[in-house]
Amino acid sequence: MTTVIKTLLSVCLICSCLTSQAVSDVTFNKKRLSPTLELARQELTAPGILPDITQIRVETRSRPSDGNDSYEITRQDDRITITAPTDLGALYGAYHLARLSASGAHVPSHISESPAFALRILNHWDNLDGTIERGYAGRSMWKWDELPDVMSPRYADYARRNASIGINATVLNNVNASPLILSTPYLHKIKALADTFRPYGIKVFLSVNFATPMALDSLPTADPLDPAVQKWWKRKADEIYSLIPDFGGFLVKANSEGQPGPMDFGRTHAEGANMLARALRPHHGIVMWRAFVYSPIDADRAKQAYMEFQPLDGRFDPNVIIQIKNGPIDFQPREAYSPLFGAMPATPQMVEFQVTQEYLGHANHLAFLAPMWQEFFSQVSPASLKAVAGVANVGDDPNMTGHPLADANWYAFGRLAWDPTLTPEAIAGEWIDSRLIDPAETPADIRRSLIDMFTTSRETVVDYMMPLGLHHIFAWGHHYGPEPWCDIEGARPDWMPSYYHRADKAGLGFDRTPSGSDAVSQYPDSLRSVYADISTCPENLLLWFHHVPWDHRMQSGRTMWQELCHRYATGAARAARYQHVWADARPYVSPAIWTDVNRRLITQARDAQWWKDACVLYFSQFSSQAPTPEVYPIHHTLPDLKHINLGIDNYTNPSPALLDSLR
Ligand code: GCV
Repeated sequence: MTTVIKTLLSVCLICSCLTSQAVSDVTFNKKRLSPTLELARQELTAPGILPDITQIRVETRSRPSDGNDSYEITRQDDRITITAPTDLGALYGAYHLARLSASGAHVPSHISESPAFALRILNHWDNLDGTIERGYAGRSMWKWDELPDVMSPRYADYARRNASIGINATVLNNVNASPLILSTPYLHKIKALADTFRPYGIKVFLSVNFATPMALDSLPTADPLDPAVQKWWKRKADEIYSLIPDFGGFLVKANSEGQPGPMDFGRTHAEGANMLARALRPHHGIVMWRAFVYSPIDADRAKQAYMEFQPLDGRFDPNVIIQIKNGPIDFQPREAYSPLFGAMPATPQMVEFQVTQEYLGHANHLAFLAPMWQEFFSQVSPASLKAVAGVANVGDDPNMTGHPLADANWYAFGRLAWDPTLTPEAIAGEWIDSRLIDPAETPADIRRSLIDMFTTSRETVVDYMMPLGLHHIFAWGHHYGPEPWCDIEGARPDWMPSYYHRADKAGLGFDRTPSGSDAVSQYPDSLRSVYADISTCPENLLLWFHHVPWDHRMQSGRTMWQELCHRYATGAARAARYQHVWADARPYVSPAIWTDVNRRLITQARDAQWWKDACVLYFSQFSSQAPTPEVYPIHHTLPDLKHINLGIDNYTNPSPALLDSLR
């Protein structure tokens, strides 16, 4: 397989040597192939797949009651059998073989797979005007003005890419939802997408605006206890299901960041969610109700979701799932897990990860996120969750993800949603082998260095942005560069970096112990005591839970100030080293991808310097200590950095004045 062929990765998952023969004999126990089995047949007869296999037999029982996506693959010499209870299971089996084939891996004698979560769903934050909130890969894939008459072939590509990694559902629109999405013309557009996605086993869901009855049909209220409102939603659900019989349901952001919700009418989240759930229930639809809220109670931001939702445990209808971000603040490079997980035993819960890199360098930085999600699953048992959602990093860029290596995050999300026990190394290896290099032609040490670059990259970003549990010291609005000094008059205090870092002459970090905000008390007892004690709190969360004196002695023997400098210096140095790893990989990667990634790695290394310089210089004003020698060279001065406001727009389109100030 040549590296050039792998440039086609966005359109071709099975990119084995095009000159190879297809498997000659692919048979099915069914006489008539469903659209899903037809897709499986296409995968299994693709040129070059499984060169040493001559026969593949697909046995499906299609008992809908089996209702699962499992499959078994058995191999005897050069013959393979895929057995599955459903056609979709067989398709997943075909994708499994395609993955093994694309990475040149051997097909073992027996494979048995069954997903850990029944619902593995992407959340798009796509707006109806074609923009994407926190999207860095172009504009929305959904061409609303063309749909349903014009169906881009990319819709099927998108479905295939999802299905090939086990994703089985998608929320098409932003949680900051336009009421228009539920208008009849839009429902016809959505039906066209759902029809395209169906053979791939992808169910469609929509984000809904809680006040839609008022906005679309001028009802005087959206009060969930008002019979006219209830009737409106029932009718709307009936209309949706008449067009899309397997429609999945609704995702709702209510009473958060200006979105309407039941609390506007004096009702609870449970009353709001249940009203929608009852409209969907006759059709087997579900409601995913987000716990990302800003409680009106004046409490530590990290405590608010728990305070608002935990008392509602047991009050939600069975077809409501509470969708909770992995951490209690907002997708920071590192957060403690949200204490709401496990705190509502009578309520189904699901986790929301962010695949798009809002807080991790957008599409400019390499941050392979499997380690972050794995860290979450090491704290929150997958068995306690009903589903996994990921905020998509997909747009209409030619490669769909902007940064060519960000495709690995989409891939990792799907693979972990299927099997949360997979290691980041294994996932990185799969992706690199099947979509970046030809492992047979790439020296083992180069392949190993690439895997290391991937698996260390998230920690590298943590180190140069927010080590030791620091969080939310991003520049205002775009969340790209550092702005620990940011102070916007009149803005919410809990959107200000100083609210989180609390730097003063005594130390750094947010005291969430019982003598501070006491957020530690929201965790189970065993963890509460660990987090509350500065001597047992994990150092990677130290400044999350404690206001730590500058001269506090760390495990390394350094003081906290020295350790902070060390982390910033190490992170920036590691980001710079990735360019060498990439340079060594050059002969084994397609030239177009190599050049694109190289450019982004240069940007990342430069940004890491900006982060290091900004944070070390800013915090040194409070520590009253000079940066340690390893932080040098320091390339910028604090006044310059403050003047620049390190925004992505400034950065990608620097003004002459900005360039001057950096010289
Ligand atoms: C969709 C953060 C992001 C917002 C996002 C919000 C949410 O605040 O910055 O862009 O809005 O989270 O998850 O609802």
